[in-house]
Amino acid sequence: MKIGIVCYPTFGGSGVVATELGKGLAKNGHEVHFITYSQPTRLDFFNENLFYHEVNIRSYPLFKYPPYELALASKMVDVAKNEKLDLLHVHYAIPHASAAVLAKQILKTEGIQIPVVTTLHGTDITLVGKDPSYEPVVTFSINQSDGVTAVSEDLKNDTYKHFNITREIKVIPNFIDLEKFQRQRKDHFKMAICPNGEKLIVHTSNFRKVKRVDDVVRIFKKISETIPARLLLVGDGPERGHIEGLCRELGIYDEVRFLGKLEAVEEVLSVADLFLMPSEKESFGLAALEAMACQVPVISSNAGGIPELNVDGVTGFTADIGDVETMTEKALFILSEENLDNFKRNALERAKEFDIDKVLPLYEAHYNQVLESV
Ligand code: GMT
Repeated sequence: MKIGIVCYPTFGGSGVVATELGKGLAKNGHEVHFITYSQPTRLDFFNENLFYHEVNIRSYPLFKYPPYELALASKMVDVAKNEKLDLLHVHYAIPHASAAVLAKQILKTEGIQIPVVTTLHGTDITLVGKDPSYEPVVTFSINQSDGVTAVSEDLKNDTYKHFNITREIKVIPNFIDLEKFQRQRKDHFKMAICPNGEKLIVHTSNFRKVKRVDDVVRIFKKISETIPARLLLVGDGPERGHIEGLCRELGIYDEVRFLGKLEAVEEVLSVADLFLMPSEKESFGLAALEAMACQVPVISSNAGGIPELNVDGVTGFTADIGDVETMTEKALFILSEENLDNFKRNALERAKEFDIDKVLPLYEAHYNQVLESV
């Protein structure tokens, strides 16, 4: 197949899923054309089946907001026509789905039929999409897509709840490349951070309010009052300054390291003992899956689709959003010498269920189904 993939080319989960999917499809012999405003972060290797097309955004003094969606739709028309694409797969509804629907309509006037598959990732539905300023367009573009997937049952149900959707939504979960995400020997790194055998706790996110990084810091403070521990915070975003201030206020700044945006997050996860994800909303929790693949148990909230990944009492624990007390208590339970190895093993076993080799064929089957139905 010749597939056009549209996504945000950044560190965010939807961009990572889209890029890894494209790379996997290319390895399976499909021709994959990425259409984005810059080179996707993880599109870092050469493959004869991978192509990249940059969206050119023409600015003009009249435009207070340059019309990205129109430039994207025009690029999709151009690539679909010239590369003879079979299908467009857009990740994150806003504005990719509506741009794809527009491109599809333009191509139809030229006698070219191109089906659109839209994958819903989370905040495009739960935070941004249902806002009245976008809702009618999101509903329309989901209903006009030829195939729609969501990354968890919870996200699928939320979409039906908040939008008037007439299409079937297929659940295809996030996936993991177990060759990249595996526990590596990084003893020197662990020794440098935890010289006295402290337990190492990790959180990775985009530091937005929805991630509740405050809770991460408060849980860590309570853990470190009972056992020696260190906290590594990976990623960056709007809450970073506030979180640094909170660490100082709580007197734990010296036990916390801010690592910023990292490409090789698996190296940090390789030395971690526990991963924290206390999010307010989370459609799936790709960062937790990456941790589990590196044998790191997870303490999370029970928000959104996280319980579909983190099995309570097996791969870690889930608790109500904001329940710092329970999360701390369960974290200490996992970190005890008699429990830690079991949880680590279970985390890896669960991660294997989301192996890219198992999930990628679900997308291929969905593409075939869509192509047969148009
Ligand atoms: O987590 C974020 O804020 C980034 C966001 C994105 O779209 O890039 O992630 C969403 O998509 C990921 C991949 O499908 C999911 O694993 C994340 O759970 C989801 N984030 C939220 O729902 C908050």
